[in-house]
Amino acid sequence: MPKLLLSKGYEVHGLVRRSSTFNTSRIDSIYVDPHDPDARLFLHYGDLSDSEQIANVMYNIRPDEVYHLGAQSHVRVSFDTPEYTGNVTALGTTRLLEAIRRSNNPVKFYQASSSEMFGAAVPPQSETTVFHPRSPYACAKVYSYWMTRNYREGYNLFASNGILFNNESPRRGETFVTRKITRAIAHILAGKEKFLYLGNLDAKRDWGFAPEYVECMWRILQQEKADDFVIGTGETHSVREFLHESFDYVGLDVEEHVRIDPKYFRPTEVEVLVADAEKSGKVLGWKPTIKFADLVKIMVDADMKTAGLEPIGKGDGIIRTKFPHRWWKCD
Ligand code: G4F
Repeated sequence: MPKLLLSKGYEVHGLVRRSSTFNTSRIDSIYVDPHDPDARLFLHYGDLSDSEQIANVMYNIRPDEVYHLGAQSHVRVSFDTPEYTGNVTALGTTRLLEAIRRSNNPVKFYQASSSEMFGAAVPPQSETTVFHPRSPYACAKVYSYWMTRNYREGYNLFASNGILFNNESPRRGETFVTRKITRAIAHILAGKEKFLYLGNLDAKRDWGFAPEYVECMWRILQQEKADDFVIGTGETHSVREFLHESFDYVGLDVEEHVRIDPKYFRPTEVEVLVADAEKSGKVLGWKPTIKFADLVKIMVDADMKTAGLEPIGKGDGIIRTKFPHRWWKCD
């Protein structure tokens, strides 16, 4: 998101949690020393559990747009830390909305709602599908979704929900299943590990390419009226399919290298997610172009490059010129 906003000429302010080790590696490529007169990205210490600091930052910066993407966002981990997840992922949204309401500034607010909120609801899922959350994380997101609508209806805030289905890229955290698989492939090929341990391979997800989704989030805040939008590709694939597609791409054998570890199963699973994103297509003029097979290639190639290996797709021409973001390029 910061990269897209910078490319559109915005000054960008981000909140970072204090940590004794560096935790900003994913924005290293766009970070500029704040002393540099051309710097337009600024980071502030803060935490979604700290309403005082959120209010301070809101007061000092007076933003035009707030993109609320912060959360304890790992579904499996939310079963181990339900209270913390509720505090950060649910109440963090209220803290932000309250800070905006009290600031009396005309701030536009984007809430990163999630397809996890649909949970057990029959697919395809659209803006009118009734939520049936299946994890503490999903329950927290449903709360945040409704708080966003409540502040819109009660206080006339420009507050919109983007209900994003799984969106992936080489920047995906290493413990989410797509990246876990592509990174393991690179490590196996580099001789650093032999086995990849996974949980439920039958769950199906609507996987898209994150940089395309970021553009859509921005468009949601450029509308005349606040509203809610489902964002996804409309295609679904199982974890097993992702596994085979990516292993086949590099010529590795799934049977030889993949093992099932029950610790990765969830007490309640979301079986099938498929977006019905017709409204986004019509209102936002948004249509994803990177589909499953290309996504797999992009992620595998990027992890191979990180591991010091020659990417398979080098020079094959896929996707390289379609987007303003070029950081996933392998060559
Ligand atoms: O990659 P996942 O952990 O993503 P999940 O649970 O769908 O959630 C992600 O997408 C949501 C949008 O719908 C976001 F809101 C959320 O914050 C997050 O970004 O798991 C995908 C599927 C699950 O069914 C899981 O059970 O993969 C299955 N899986 C199988 N083995 C595994 C593993 N997931 C993980 N993380 N690790 C495994 O070893």
